[in-house]
Amino acid sequence: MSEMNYSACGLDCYDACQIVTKGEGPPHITGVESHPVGNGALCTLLNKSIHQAERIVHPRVDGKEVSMVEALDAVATALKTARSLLWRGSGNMGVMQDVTNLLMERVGGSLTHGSLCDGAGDAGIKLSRGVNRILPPEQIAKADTVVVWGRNVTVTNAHIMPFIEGKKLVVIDPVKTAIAKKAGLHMQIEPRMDYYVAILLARFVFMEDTEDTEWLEEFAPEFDDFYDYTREHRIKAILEHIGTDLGEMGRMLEYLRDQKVVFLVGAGVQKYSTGSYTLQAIDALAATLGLFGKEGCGVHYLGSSRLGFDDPFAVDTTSVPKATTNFSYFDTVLVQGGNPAASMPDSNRVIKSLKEVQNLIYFGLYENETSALARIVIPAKNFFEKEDVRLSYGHHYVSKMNKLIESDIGISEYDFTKQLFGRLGLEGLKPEDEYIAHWLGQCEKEGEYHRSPAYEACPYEEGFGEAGDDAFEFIDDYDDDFINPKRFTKYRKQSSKKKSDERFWLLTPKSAKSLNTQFFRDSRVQIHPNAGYAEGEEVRLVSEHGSHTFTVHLNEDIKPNCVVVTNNTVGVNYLTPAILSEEGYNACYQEVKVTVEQI
Ligand SMILES: Nc1nc2c(c(=O)[nH]1)N[C@H]1C(S)=C(S)[C@@H](COP(=O)(O)OP(=O)(O)OC[C@H]3O[C@@H](n4cnc5c(=O)[nH]c(N)nc54)[C@H](O)[C@@H]3O)O[C@H]1N2
Ligand SMILES: Nc1nc2c(c(=O)[nH]1)N[C@H]1C(S)=C(S)[C@@H](COP(=O)(O)OP(=O)(O)OC[C@H]3O[C@@H](n4cnc5c(=O)[nH]c(N)nc54)[C@H](O)[C@@H]3O)O[C@H]1N2
Ligand code: SF4
Ligand SMILES: [Mo]
Repeated sequence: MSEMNYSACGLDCYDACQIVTKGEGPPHITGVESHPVGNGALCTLLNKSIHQAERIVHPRVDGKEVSMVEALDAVATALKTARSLLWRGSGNMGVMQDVTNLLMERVGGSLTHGSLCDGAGDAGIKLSRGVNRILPPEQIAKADTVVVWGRNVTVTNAHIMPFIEGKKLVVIDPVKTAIAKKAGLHMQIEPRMDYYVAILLARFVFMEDTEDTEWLEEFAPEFDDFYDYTREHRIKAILEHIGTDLGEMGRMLEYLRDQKVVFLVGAGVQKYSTGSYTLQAIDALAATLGLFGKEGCGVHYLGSSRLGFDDPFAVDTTSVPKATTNFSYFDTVLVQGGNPAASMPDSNRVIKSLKEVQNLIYFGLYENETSALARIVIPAKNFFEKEDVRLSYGHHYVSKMNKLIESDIGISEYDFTKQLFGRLGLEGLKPEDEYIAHWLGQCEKEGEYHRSPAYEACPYEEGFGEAGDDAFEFIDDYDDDFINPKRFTKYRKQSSKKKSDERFWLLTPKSAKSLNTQFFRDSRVQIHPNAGYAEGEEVRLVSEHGSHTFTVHLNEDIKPNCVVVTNNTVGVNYLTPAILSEEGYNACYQEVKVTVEQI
């Protein structure tokens, strides 16, 4: 292929950049400058996915290299067992990943529900607003104040930066992130306290009579009950709990009062059992200020990218929760585009359970903790090598992903499904281009770009719910039985004595060098220098779920009662709990405290 070719990045990221390539062989990739969100700059991860990452080349069965035909025969035999499961990760965000749902339905297998990612927050938003609509980035550009709330934008969402340029900026994060350093106000709060921050701010807004009464009367008539609910929260005790004071809350209110405000909320606030309440509380604060359905205002979270589409891969099967799947119940498990042995919480449990599966099939690009356990390994094609359609959870643009490279390696999800339909005597799979046309055909055109049918320039302008005629629902309950172990108040001086009595919050965000567990694996735990550990020292982190050894990296940007272990770090999920959020069936990676042991 020598002509210019357009496609989109398939990696799991807010930005869903459009790309263009020129030339033969591994293409030279650039961004598309005219794209309304991508603005032409691409991140280094994309290049890693094409130039650096070492692919699985040969299919394997029982440890032996075999031909693709033999490997697919083995998959067909495995799918004839009584109990099959498809566990799909988020390695590729193209919609054609889901074509394998059709196969699972036809063999009487199960799928998963819930999420490792944004499910708790999504559930909270749906309770408040009925549907989780994406706030278009151009509304962010019209804001006066942007509150970056538990999102590490410079790392995970770099293409949002031009939209927040020049705004009054507030960051709420236990870590002094790069964006926090640029902010007018950084609330370096205790982790897991965002619900309280939002509720107290709403309480103060009511106290100073700056709520948007006109909007509330029309769109959120139960605001009086919410006002009473906020008053059940004791100010002094909660301020201390959050790790803030009246002065800081007052400064925060200055950023919110009579301003066009956008809250850019990330996954960080909701990796807890209470994650849905947090988004409900942030939404309730936004409603109190009248921030929905107005230019330059709103809450931008990870949106439902498939909203508004008729999904040809929606199937009716039984399902099990993705974050706590009991793999050993199944005879055959097909892991597609994911690395559950490392990405799911509670690795001890997950690995034990995966080992008990008779036929573990790994369908992916790279060797990892999961491929190492699999009986059958099927190399996939990467997103440069197949046709697809890319939606985004950060904006409403839809891109056709075109095949840019011819490769002998691997098989696409569509061809995999087709081959198995053939082997199992199943009928009814349509041609690939029909599915792609079905997705694209539902989009609206905006100049040369496609956009999601759910797009609304100013979401919730008419009201809430699917049809836009419901009222906003305020949170009216907060059910939290996680016991906070006593906070330590004095930081230890450096000493050679073994110390293992302090318990730290585990923060486990994303890394700039990796896309989840792809491309680069870390081995470090980041700790504040005052915690008394030395750079390069090996320590064991211990939680009630498991333990693992990490190398200390000192970082004074981290709250001293927290440790940061990014999610590309080998072993991090030995520490995390196999529990689900109260709503949304989401993983709760940060519902845990750890002890640091010197070794
Ligand atoms: N480079 C890169 N980009 C990525 C990814 C990647 O792996 N690498 N992964 C992609 C995926 S799958 C996702 S879901 C998104 C997620 O991207 P983000 O939404 O940015 O989520 P995280 O990186 O998990 O964490 C964001 C921030 O939350 C903070 N935080 C932790 N706990 C709390 C808390 O209790 N309260 C508050 N207020 N803040 C807290 C962390 O310190 C961190 O700065 O990123 C996507 N983009
Ligand atoms: N401790 C901790 N754990 C976390 C998180 C955290 O913040 N902290 N974040 C969670 C979040 S938000 C997410 S989204 C999950 C992500 O977790 P996973 O969904 O498991 O994602 P990855 O680990 O990146 O694994 C993706 C795999 O997909 C394969 N792949 C890539 N492209 C394709 C393709 O086109 N076809 C096929 N068949 N395979 C492909 C690659 O081999 C790659 O190894 O991790 C979760 N785990
Ligand atoms: S990983 Fe994200 S920022 Fe990087 S090229 Fe892909 S979509 Fe763009
Ligand atoms: Mo994610």
